[in-house]
Amino acid sequence: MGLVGRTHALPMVMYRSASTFSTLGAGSWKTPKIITGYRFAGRKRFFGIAARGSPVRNSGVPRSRSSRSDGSPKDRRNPTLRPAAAERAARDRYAAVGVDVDAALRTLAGIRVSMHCWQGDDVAGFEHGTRELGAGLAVTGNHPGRARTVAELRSDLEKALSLIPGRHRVNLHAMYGEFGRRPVDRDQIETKHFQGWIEWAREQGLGLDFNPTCFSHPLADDGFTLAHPDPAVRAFWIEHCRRARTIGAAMGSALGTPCVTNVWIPDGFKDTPADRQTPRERLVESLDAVFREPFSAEHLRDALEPKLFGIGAESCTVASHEFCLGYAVARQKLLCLDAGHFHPTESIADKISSTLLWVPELLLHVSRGVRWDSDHVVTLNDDLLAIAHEVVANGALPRVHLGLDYFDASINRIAAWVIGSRNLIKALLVALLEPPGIRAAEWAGDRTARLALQEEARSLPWGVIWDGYCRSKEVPVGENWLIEVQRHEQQVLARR
Ligand code: RNT
Ligand code: ZN
Repeated sequence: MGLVGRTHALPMVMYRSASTFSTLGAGSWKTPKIITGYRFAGRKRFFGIAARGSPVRNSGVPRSRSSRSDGSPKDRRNPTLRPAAAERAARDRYAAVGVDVDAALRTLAGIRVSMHCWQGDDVAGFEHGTRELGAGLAVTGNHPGRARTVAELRSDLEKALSLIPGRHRVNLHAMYGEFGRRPVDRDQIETKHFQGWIEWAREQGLGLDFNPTCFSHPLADDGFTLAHPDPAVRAFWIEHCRRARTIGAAMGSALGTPCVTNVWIPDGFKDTPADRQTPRERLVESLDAVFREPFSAEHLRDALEPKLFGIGAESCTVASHEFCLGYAVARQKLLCLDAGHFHPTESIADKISSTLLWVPELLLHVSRGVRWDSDHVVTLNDDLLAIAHEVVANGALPRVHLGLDYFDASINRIAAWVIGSRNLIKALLVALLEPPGIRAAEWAGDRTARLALQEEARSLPWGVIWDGYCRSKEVPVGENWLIEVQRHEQQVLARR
């Protein structure tokens, strides 16, 4: 994509950082060197305005959400080279192709992305005792600074959110409750265990979304939960999911914004099953029991998430795409489409307009599949742009809940959140800035013009508009957020 206005020394900076990494073995990782290299690069040429002082001071980095801008002339954050002139030129360019930039930015500012809490601690949660993740999920890497407590996770989330433009949501799993001294099993969870999260979300101006946790538990160890052959095991998970919905509804009611509560069931077979039908029938029954209690749509939206396969469930996943789509259509639930849960050449972008004809709303788990893994950090690739395009171009924003879902412990976890979230918002911006001539060409039957305009649109100066958007939302412009993450890593994460 056209990264207009980004011609400074980032490649060199990244190269220096990368080489610093590569000369250090695992376990000898050292932040200060990287910070030094980065600062050096910054002072030399990072901003092209080195005389204005230390790049950290001029980094465009807010100290905290509450103290982002003092509005004074001394507020030197977010400096760029003649941003107003660059933005005017970019806006002119968009106006020439019929795009109303202000309208696009207004829409963008209203989109709330649901940031998944589990990137912050490698899907560990805060229950008593540590367990294998299981359920075909795997987190690789051991970057220092994993959040080990609720307080650490909240503070990491705050840090990440302070670097992402707009007001958003946080997506919790049931395993992230505050359970006190005594163990609370999954069939015993209550709203009170999430009261702290609700209060925190209210203070931060965030919405909350929720998920029952049907994995990392002794009763999930044999690979079956809601579809388990043993009725007692099924009953346990039904109770867990019911309680999760009650908690979700309480979150939605307390925060005044519906809580999307997503049920993902890992149940499946490593080897060829003799009977694929009976577990699926059991699952229908279990889900019907889970969803029996009605809640107001003002407070709760139920979603169901299918998956193609997981590690250890390679031959058959009970809650497959067809199963979940059928269930969601029949019971009018939200379908959750996770970008990493399909065949590698299959994109969820194409499923959005098809499924929205049949289900009330969608939840997207924006993720990135790479070979066996469905959960790499989201990058600004064609898949992501296609997803954003489909949501925006079809006018589906009011019916699509946008969540992120990945976990990477091989890089700074806060950076992982920031990269993925900013990328999703960037992709939405690109989609909102799409020149109307593309669609007009298609409707006129002019395939040549459609392709020509689509390709020209790739290099329109959306990067300048994005920078202006970040500035207007008082978050760092361009890669300036990375300096803040590095400083935080040195001062906070490295001491954990
Ligand atoms: C797993 C699903 C599910 C999980 C989270 C932790 O493949 O994508 O959404 O990632 O619930
Ligand atoms: Zn998912």
